[in-house]
Amino acid sequence: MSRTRVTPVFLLVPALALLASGPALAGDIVGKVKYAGKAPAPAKISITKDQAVCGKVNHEDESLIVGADKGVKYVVVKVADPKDGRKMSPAKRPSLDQNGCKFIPHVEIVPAGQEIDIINSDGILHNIHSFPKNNTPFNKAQPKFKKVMPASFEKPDVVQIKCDVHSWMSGWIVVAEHAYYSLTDASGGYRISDVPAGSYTLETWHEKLGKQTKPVTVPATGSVTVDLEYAAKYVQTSCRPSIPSDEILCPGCGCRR
Ligand SMILES: [Cu+2]
Repeated sequence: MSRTRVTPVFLLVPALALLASGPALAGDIVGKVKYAGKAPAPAKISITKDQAVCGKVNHEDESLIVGADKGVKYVVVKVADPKDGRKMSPAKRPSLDQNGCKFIPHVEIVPAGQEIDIINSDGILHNIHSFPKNNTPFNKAQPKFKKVMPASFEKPDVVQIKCDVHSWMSGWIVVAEHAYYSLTDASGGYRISDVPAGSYTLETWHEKLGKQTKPVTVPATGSVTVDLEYAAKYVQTSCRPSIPSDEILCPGCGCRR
């Protein structure tokens, strides 16, 4: 006659507790985003207004910045298909500063629903104008006495920010749906931390170079390296109306999308 063996409960409980408190099965995605080819030097931007304030800093077009080793700055890298709903939690309240008639930072990632401070450090009139796809646009004057204006973006999006007073001012707010986003630094490097182990699609976005995807498998511990490369694109330095604006790269020439 067979007898079923029953594991005593006092043995099972510690085993389950060990499993629950064990190391999370998650890894990092790291890598570099590069530009294949010779990128143009960033164009100088002509300051045509409020020279005393706006001219105090150097103005170069930031829409395509390629480092010495071809790393591309300001590329947003994200996991397109996360397996959980973890939200991004910024270390401090995000801000977008207008300083020297530049948006600082030029590109920033903020979580959906997160309030941010739009700061006027210049003490002159700016007029912040958003160009969202999924959120409600706004177009607000920020007079010199108004140092801080709050704003928030409820839905995941890529939002261009312009100033209606200073036509050269341009920045981008990428509104994050979840925690698994990263922005490349000056060497094109990025890191997305603590991604649950598994297979995903990695997606990049750059304001001039567009989107790319690449499959990635995240290990249960450590990191996986995923490098990406953007093909060199035709770049012109002055606008020609005969070319549709969405087909050209146009650093510094003031083309609008
Ligand atoms: Cu302005």
